Amino acid sequence: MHNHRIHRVAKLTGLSKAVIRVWERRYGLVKPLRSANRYREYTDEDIAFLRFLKEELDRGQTIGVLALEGQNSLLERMRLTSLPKKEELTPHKNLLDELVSCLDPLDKLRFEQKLNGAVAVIPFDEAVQRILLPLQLRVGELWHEDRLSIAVEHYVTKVLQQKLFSVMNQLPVNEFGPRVLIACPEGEFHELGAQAVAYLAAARGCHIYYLGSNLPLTDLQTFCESITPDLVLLSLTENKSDEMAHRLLRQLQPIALRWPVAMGGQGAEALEHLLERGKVEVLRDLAALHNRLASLLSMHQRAFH
Ligand code: B12
Repeated sequence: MHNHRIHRVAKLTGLSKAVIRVWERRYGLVKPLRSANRYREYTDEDIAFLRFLKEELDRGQTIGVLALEGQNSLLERMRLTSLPKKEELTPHKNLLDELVSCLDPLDKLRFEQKLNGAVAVIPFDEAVQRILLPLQLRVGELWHEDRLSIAVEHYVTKVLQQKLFSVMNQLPVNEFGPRVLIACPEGEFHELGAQAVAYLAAARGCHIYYLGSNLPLTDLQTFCESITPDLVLLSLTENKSDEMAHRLLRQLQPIALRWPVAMGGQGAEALEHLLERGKVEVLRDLAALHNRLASLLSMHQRAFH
């Protein structure tokens, strides 16, 4: 989560600075914080909200009618419906090339300056999908091809994990949100997908229990009994042999019969038919995750009102 100045907000939303100021003054829809020197500072959510308002206008709505609906109701609608745009999902190729060029030999200072600089100027959701996940993929591939040392790979992986956790830890814990448990099953050590999923669910208002990599499913079941999750999300990156896949499914069955379970990641996609027969939903990408969370949040809201 970062604060952005108005000129960047204008660039990121396609709205002019004048319009953004008028909407603040006249309708009070987005109220930025002020820095020590009185500059307006907008959060990632403010930017998402301005984009949402612009989409509503593009669909023929008027700003006056939106203002009457009120900020709370609009924010709720935004959280439930707005999907990331295609350009917010495509990897930031030039930046990734530059970052990778800092790794062999390792130029730590340049790498971190470039990464921090790039992540700070776009909403964090977008940074996760355009920079952090693709960078993990590139660096992992370089190691797998023997073109990067495991030490440098570990260094980058840790930087990425720290970034995700530090932003996630700044989010307020929504203790009344739907309880979502996230983990990787036993034998799965590729963790960044699960971490990204945890961040995205926390940012949308879920109450997260993040259990990380390599979790035996018997322990997962015991844990579910104690917290009664509204949704269990598992991340599987590696492809399983047939025998391992059947074992995984056998262990998942008793869990999936009692709580909603969904799986994502390359390994889950490869097992789609098997998993769906076993009542485990497969989410093919982060857009599918977004839709699944939207329906979870709206069901949860209805149950509480
Ligand atoms: C990065 C990487 C590593 C890093 C892992 C760092 C870490 N701690 O996470 C390092 C270099 C350490 C590594 C190690 C190994 N790796 Co590796 N690794 C990769 C690589 C390059 C990328 C995997 C990754 O992290 N992808 C990023 C995730 C986020 O992508 P994803 O799973 O597709 O998920 C996407 C979506 O589906 C979604 N998603 C993910 N989870 C979920 C969950 C839900 C619920 C939802 C909705 C969405 C979702 O998020 C992502 C969005 O883009 C792949 C090759 C490749 N190109 O994919 C090999 C790969 C996965 N690794 C492989 C192997 C074998 C290993 C090792 C076992 C090698 C060894 N001999 O030691 C070790 C074991 C892991 C370990 N002990 O850490 C093999 C797996 C083979 C197989 N059977 O499938 C692969 C495919 C490489 C290969 N071609 O052989 N690896």
